Amino acid sequence: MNYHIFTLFPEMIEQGLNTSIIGKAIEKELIRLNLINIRDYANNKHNKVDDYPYGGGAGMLMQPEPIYSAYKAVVHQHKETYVNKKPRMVYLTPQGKTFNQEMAEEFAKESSLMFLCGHYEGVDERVLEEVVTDYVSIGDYVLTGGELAVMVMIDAISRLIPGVLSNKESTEYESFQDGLLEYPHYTRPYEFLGKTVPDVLLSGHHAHINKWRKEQSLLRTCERRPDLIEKASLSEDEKKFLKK
Ligand code: 6GU
Repeated sequence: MNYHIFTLFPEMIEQGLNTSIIGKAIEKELIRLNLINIRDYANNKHNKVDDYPYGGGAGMLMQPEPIYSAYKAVVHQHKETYVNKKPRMVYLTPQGKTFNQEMAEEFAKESSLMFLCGHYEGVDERVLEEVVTDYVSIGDYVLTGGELAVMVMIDAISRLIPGVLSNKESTEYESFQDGLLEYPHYTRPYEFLGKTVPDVLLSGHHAHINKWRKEQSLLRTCERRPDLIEKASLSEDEKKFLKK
């Protein structure tokens, strides 16, 4: 996977993603980060990339030309990739569709993705119309810029790419795939602050353990995220269990 990220703060993203599991995936060349500093494409000697909004109002806007020049340069540098294919460009904005696991799975099928991180009060609409294919938000709150949001998206997408997670790490994910929250986990010691580990987990009886975990998932989802229960496709037995 090739990620092309257009930003005014490339060092923030570099720092954030070059560690842990994603850092290892970069080392293993399963994913590649191409960070493009929009300021390098400023068309004036002061490297200015923002200006006042027409019509007045608070704050500054990112001007269209530096973003468009940066975009054109990357498309040109990767012309083999984009000869028969329009680049998929995600603009990170609280006005976008809310990012979720299903969208992460969809994006993970691509071989390259572009991201545009906005800053200040926003970006001139004309360049957005020209280059953006997907408007994405990471939740209903306002961030100072798109950089943290792009890191969230890249983390969630990259862990779905084969080889990024070890076998052990990827099986952990399967329990969220059914749309329910995970059951509680326990490790040693057996007793902590007077609380012991549920006996079933020490029984060695795998059918019982699986049943208990499924029930715990159902109960926990009901309690903490009732909205997910409505969307999950539960079996008749599972529905009956929850009615009790
Ligand atoms: Cl993607 N960007 C910004 N600036 N704020 C956000 C967001 C994105 N998603 C939620 N809030």
